[in-house]
Amino acid sequence: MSEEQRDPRTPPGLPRLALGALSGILSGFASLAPAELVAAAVRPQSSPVVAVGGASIDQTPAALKDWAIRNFGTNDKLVLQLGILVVLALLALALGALAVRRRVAGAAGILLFGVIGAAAALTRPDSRGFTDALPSLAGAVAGAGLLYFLAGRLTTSAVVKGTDSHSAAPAAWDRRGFVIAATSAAAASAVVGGVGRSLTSSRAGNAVASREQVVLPSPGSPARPVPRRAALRVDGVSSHLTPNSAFYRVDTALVVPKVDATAWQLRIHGKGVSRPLTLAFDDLLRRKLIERHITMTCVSNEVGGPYVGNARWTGVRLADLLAECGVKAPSRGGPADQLVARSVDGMTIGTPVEDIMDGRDAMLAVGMNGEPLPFEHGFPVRMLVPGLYGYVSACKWIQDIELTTFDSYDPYWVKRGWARKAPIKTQSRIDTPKPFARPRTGTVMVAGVAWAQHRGIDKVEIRVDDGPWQEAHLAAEDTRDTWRQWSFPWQATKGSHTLTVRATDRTGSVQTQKRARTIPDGASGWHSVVVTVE
Ligand SMILES: Nc1nc2c(c(=O)[nH]1)N[C@H]1C(S)=C(S)[C@@H](COP(=O)(O)O)O[C@H]1N2
Ligand SMILES: [Mo]
Repeated sequence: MSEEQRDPRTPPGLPRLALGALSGILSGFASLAPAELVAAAVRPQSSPVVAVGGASIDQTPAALKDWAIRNFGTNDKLVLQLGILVVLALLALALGALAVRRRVAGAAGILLFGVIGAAAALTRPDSRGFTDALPSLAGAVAGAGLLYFLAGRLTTSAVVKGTDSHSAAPAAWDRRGFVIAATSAAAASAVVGGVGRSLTSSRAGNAVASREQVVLPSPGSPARPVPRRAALRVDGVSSHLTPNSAFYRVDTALVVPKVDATAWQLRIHGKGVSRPLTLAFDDLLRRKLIERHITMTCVSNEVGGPYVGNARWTGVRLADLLAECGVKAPSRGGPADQLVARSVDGMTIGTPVEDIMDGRDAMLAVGMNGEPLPFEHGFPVRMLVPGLYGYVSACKWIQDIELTTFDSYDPYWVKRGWARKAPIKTQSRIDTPKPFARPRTGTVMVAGVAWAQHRGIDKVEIRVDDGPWQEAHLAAEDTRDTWRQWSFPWQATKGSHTLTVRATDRTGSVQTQKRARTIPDGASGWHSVVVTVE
């Protein structure tokens, strides 16, 4: 060891590496902050974390995505963003340690991440062109500059050859310079990042204001009131109409699109569209509105799962709009059999034109349970088609409708292995008692919901252990497009019991026992709950 290296002002090997790693983290942090600021000016979706997150959602294999939806539910996106931040932090640590020896390589590494972020932003389906690259690039330049500078403080000026070592070693380090630069970079990043975030939320202000100004006209064709006996008085059963705040949410949007309704437009065009149409939000509100109760279901819903909800939707009949544009159903000689809806966030959803035009209440919805659509559920306008899983029918934040064919275009989920067509499978769920509940002997109310949208539910049966199927009491039917509550007063005897439910739809087919995974066209099988009666 040389005298120089034992200089008390020189951090020895390990602490120097640690300081390098710290510099790496700080530089990573210092690149995200300006990136957030620039993204606030460009648009929130161009932020590197959101762009890389979006790209990884799109690249994630269907099975893994399905697993994430199952295990993290609506938190899947939060988990993904945290995951990205952890990976970035680890890489920044490594680059910082590298920069102690090789400043240029370390700084170049940060620049490389900027390029990756920019590439992700540019290749997003909703990219608006080169400005989307700016946040990542600005961030990378700031971060790389900081790392280069900080690493320089650790290996300051006088680099001498160690007398007995093979490599260059630092003589002294600029502790003061390092501490000052590091603390001011941390403080500046916090401020800049905070300003970026608050700019983003104030920009969403226009959209929020436009939503607050919406006055939904009363529907020309109101929903038939829910029959009084459609709602059972049983504790623990899903309420017939699901409040907006409790409605499930499934989408790929890392940042909920905040669309300004006053600037929104929808274009209808494509094969067999003799009169293409561009509509503004007010144009939709001026048309005759229908109001319907429709139960939505996600194809990722497991047997017994939570991704199903029923709401009162207000909107414009899609079949009427299409007819005005000259569109004919394939069975009437129309050349387009697939309608592809595109959202502002680049989602594509393909629906059979035949289903939309067969008389069911497919709509462009503007209202949910009497309110303008919540942002999470597609404000200002989304599509809905009773009887089809959401991924083939329910495009949120819709902005474009193209008539095409199944042969010539595969939308987002179909490219990822899901079926082109996906009518909702007949399903039933036990809401109460909950799995592993410990009810007392005597009468235990078993209750839940069953759905077979657009076919309707005809019968629900319950089986206790391996006993016979017994018919449950069915609540009154609201519509064929909504779920139906059911209940069964069970004379519970002591011990562990398995309760199983199955439904029969109005075409007479009994819910299949055959277990199927959610991919490619929806889960099947019977829902069972095990309870211990005390
Ligand atoms: N723009 C957009 N629309 C979308 C999706 C999406 O990821 N992006 N997901 C679809 C899926 S898979 C379902 S099940 C429904 C869910 O609608 P909800 O979140 O309002 O319940 O929205 C559909 N519409
Ligand atoms: Mo879905």
